[in-house]
Amino acid sequence: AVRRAVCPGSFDPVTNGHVDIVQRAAGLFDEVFVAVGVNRSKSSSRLFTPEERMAMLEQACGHLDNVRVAGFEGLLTDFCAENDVAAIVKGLRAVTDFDYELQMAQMNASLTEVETVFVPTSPEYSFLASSLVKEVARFGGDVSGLVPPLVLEALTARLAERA
Ligand code: COD
Repeated sequence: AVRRAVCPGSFDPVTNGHVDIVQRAAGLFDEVFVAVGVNRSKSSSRLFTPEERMAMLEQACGHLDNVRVAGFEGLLTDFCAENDVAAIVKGLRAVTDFDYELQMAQMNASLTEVETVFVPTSPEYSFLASSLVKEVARFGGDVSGLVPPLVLEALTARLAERA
């Protein structure tokens, strides 16, 4: 049987830390979905639309031929059931991630039988978060080693529009 996993997130925008986790998940599973959670009530706090975030992911993960980008609204466990996904793959940075991720893993397991697999962040990305990348870029800091080149371009353009 095909073993399918999902790497879910907001990906506003995708960082090199995300790409590292997706790449490692792609080595562990036959097929991997990268699923962008669409939360309409949070759309005003996002820098990029779901479509923009998905397009950036398509390019950032284009070298991985068993990876597909998708969007989902509502519960992640519903996405898993609809797409025959056996495992949710999450990257863990620090203990602060662990508390929240463990709670979500246990909630998701109580809703369906989906497993959550935690992959430890690579040390070079352990401090990386989309929110910090946006903040540093907004104040003119160099984030070129932290996001794929096309994301850097989109980020620079979007922040200039908003400034
Ligand atoms: N290194 C390693 N991993 C990383 C790094 C890094 N530098 N940065 C991020 N990650 C990983 C983390 O595992 C994280 O979970 C994932 O990438 C995505 O990160 P974000 O910040 O883009 O996404 P989040 O945390 O905002 O995504 C939250 C979800 C969309 C997954 C969550 O809210 C969800 O499942 N929503 C759907 C509604 C639902 O089912 N709710 C009930 C949940 S119990």
